[in-house]
Order: sequence, then C-alpha cells, then structure tokens
Amino acid sequence: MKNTKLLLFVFLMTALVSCSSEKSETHKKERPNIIFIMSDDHAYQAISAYDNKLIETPNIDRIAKMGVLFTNASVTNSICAPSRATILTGKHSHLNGKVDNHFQFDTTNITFPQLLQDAGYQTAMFGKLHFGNNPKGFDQFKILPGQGSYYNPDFITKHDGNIKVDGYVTDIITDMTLDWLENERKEDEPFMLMYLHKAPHRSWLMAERHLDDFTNREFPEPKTLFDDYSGRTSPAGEAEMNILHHMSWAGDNKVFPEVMDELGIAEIGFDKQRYTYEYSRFTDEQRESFMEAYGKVNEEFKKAYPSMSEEDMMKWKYQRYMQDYLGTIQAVDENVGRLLDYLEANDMMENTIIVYTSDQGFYLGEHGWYDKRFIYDESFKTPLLVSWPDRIRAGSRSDELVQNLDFAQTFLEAAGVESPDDMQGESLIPILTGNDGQWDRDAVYYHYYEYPAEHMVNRHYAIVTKDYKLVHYYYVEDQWELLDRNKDPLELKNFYDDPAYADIKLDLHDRLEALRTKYKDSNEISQKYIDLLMKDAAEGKVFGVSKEKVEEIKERRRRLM
Ligand code: SGN
Ligand code: CA
Repeated sequence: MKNTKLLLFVFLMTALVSCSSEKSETHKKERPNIIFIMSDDHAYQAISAYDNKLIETPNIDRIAKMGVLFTNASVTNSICAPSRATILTGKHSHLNGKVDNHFQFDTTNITFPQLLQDAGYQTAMFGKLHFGNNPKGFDQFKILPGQGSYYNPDFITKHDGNIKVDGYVTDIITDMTLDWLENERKEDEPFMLMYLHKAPHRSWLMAERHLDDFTNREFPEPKTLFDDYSGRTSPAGEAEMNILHHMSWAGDNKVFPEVMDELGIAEIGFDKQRYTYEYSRFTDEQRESFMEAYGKVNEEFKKAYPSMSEEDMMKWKYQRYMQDYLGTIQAVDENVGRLLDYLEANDMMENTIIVYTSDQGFYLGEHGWYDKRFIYDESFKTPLLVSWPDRIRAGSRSDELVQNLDFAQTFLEAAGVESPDDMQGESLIPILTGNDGQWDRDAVYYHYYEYPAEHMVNRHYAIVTKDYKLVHYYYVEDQWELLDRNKDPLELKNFYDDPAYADIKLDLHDRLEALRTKYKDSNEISQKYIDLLMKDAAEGKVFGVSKEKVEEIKERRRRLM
C-alpha cells in the first residue's frame, strides 16, 4: 500500500514536471513581441542608467535593470530622418538614399516592419517619423507631420485622416500606444510596435506639470562648455551650434520678445517671433502656466542682464537650455513608466523585446554646443537599453560597437524571419543572449552629409574603433582628424600630424578604405548627394541656408579643387 502510494506520487510528480517543462518549451518557441521606443535627440548623458548628474530617469533605467545597457552604441549618420531610415532598412544612408533631413524617404526601400508584417506580425507606429511621407508595413499608424508640435499636436493617421489632439505630445503618443495595445491588438499574434517620442527635440517645451520644478533647477556644467575649438580641424569652430553664439534668446531660452526689446538684445539666427508659432497653439490655460513660470525667469533675467559678462551669459543660457531640455525628458520617463506598468500588469514582459534608444545623441553643452551631427562622442553615440527577460540576463552591460544599422536584422532574427542579403548590419542576438564570442566587429563606419544646412557642420566620413577615430572632412575643407579615445576622452586634440601616431594612422587609413569598400561607399556617391542638395540650396530651398552662403561654399570648393 505504502509503495503504491509512493509510486503514484512519483508518477504524478514526473507528469507535472514534464508538463511544466513542455509548457515553458512552447512558451520559449513563441515569437517575441517587439517594442521599439525611440526619443528624438535624447542624449545618453540625460539617462541615469548612464549618468545621474543631470536627471533621474527611474523608468527608462528599469529597462537596463531587466536587461542590458550598451555603452558604445552609435549611429551611422547623426541626424534624425537618416537615422530612422537606417533603422528601418538596415542599410547605410548612401544606399537607402536618405542621407539628410531635406529630401523625402524613398519608399521603394524594403523595411523590416514590412517583412515582419508579411510574416504575420501585427504592426503599429505612434509618434515622430519625419520622413515627409507615410510608413509602409503598418496595420496602424498615427504620426506627427514633420517635426510635430509639443502642444495640442496634429497627427496623420492611417485610418482617420488628419486629426488634432488636445494635450501634451508625450502623453498623447503614450495614450495612443496604450489604447492600441488594449483595444486593437489581437492576443494570438505577436506584434511589433514603434513608440516614437518627439521630446526632447528643440524647442524644448516641457509639460505644464513640470514647469515650476524645472525652471528652478540648477545643473552642473560640462568640462568643455568653454571649448575654443583650437587643437582640432576647422569644422568644429565653424559649426553654428554654440550655446552662446547660436542658441536663440526668445525661441530657445524663452526670453520674452518685449524683454529683449527693453534690454536691447538682438535675436540670434531667427526672427524673435519665430518660435511663438508654438505658443499660438496653447489653450488659454496652457498659456497662463507658461507665462507664469517664464515670467519669473524673465524678471530675474532682467535684473541680472545689465551686469552679465559673456561668460555669465553662456552659463545662464546653458542653465536655461538644461532646464527646458531635461524638463521634457521628465515626461518621457513618466510615460515610459506607464507603458512598462501596463506590460507588467498584463503579464507581457517576459517574451517582449523592449528597446529604448534615440535617433542620435546630443550635445548638452559639451564643446559649448547643443544639437548633434558631428562624430564627437556625445552625438555619435546614442543611448541603447534592451530588455527581454526570457533571453537577456538582467543587469548586463555591453561595450561592443553596435549601431542603429543592426536593429533590422536583430528584430528579423528574433522573429525567425530571414534578412535580405543587402542589409548591412549584424543581428545583436548573440550579444543579447550572452554569446558574445560570436560577435567580432572591431570598427564601425560613419558618414554625415547635411551641409550646407542649419548648424553648418561640414560633411565627414570616418572609421571608429574602441580606441580611435579617423575622420575625413572632405567637402569645403580637405582635413583629417585623428582622435585618441583613451588618452583624450574629451576629444579636444587632433593627433593626425603627431609622429607618435604614424603607424596607427596608416593602419586606420587602410581599415577605413576596407570599410568603405565593404559598405559600398565612394567619392562618386558623395558627389551625387552634394549635387542634389546644392541644386536645392542654390534655389533657396534648403532651410537655414541663404543664397550668399551657397556662393561662399561654391567659392571655397573652387579653391579646394
Ligand atoms: C530643426 C532644429 C534644428 C535641428 C533640426 C534637425 N531647428 O530644424 O536645431 O538640428 O531640426 O533635427 S528648429 O529651430 O526648427 O527647432 S532633427 O532631430 O530633426 O534631425
Ligand atoms: Ca533627432
């Protein structure tokens, strides 16, 4: 009797164990959901998982705590729409054709969402795309036209035409996302969701609820706020993205036009009414909140301004910039928290790949700059946090040289879909699943094109390894820059002509040529894109570029040839 009982117990236990392992087996075999979260211009210096000296982002950090934080993730071309095109196509800009923000995306490109949709994935996109046309391969989309607006924004939708939604853009994009997950998504098929914030893009309008807090905060300054650009090639000094010299008083720093008149301050770059088009979208209540918070800022500024030195002004503008920029990030973090809470509450975390990234990095006063475009770290590198509890060990870190070029193939592999041969990235699955041995990339390729354009950053291409960057500014200058990432992490010095670097330089030149061949880039292709943009610039069609500027560039180019 006793034995029979024991046998029965053993039998039952075995059945139970095999049944539960069968269940977890099928669970493992299920295709994962994919949630791609991207903010616009979110610097890794403004995510506390990387560095908490500026702001705490506890919700974004949750993704790294559950998964992996990449410390060397970068983009192939540090600007908005080109980065998005590279993400969707898995190809460098010169092959997908979207080299700058100026021209439309070529929708004959094959994108990974189209391939996932064909493979039975449900697909949806909410927020900023910035392509000048609508995305393909989505069952549902609600996207901002162009850059979009912070307050009471318009959306282009797949099924309901153009709509205007009341409220703050970051909250609205999240509402749309949660609504899709709750009400439109079918439970029996996997999904791929792109949740794409406009924030923290310029002109940095935070949510009403954060105005009091953030307009009263003070932030530490970066070491290179007063960089004089000596020690490097000339493009660094020629760029128009210095906080003191190029950031506008009214639009960016929110000095009221009447206060500027009273103090005799001339606007920088734009007409001082330019940004007020955003203010014209406010409801009376929103306008009141703004006027109240910035009214105090303006009062204090009026008192301080008469005795301010140039250095004081730089410091003041930097603080104003950080208050507004980081204020917009506070709402991004809260809303990422709402999404993560939803996934947790609905038991969807385990087999969902969640990516948090930005379309590029951003300068938060490093080198005295705002904006991006350059290959110097803060804009070349981008935040990247990935969770997938079923497959990624919680709390991992990776310093591998991964790029936005790699997302398409990563998602396709995760979904069991074959990647087209002409995609140029590598799937990150080996790194995510702890098989780093299968990953052997030792250098990445970079190419920035948008010149002449706002901020005037010369065209350049480069090779980047963990130790060095070799950069060629090739359009209105013919200059090489060699950066030593270990010896000079602030990137203040060009070692190109230093004899101690002769061998390193030769080796990097060879490797750069090999990369250009591998990725099929060439001077002929560069020339094609120069001609295209210059044609429009000459006709006055490129934003921020005057006809005089075009003549000046042509002249410099003639002298160079
Ligand atoms: C706008 C901004 C620029 C910014 C570009 C590109 N000026 O034109 O500062 O570099 O977008 O940004 S603004 O005065 O209109 O805000 S991107 O993220 O879309 O590439
Ligand atoms: Ca951007």
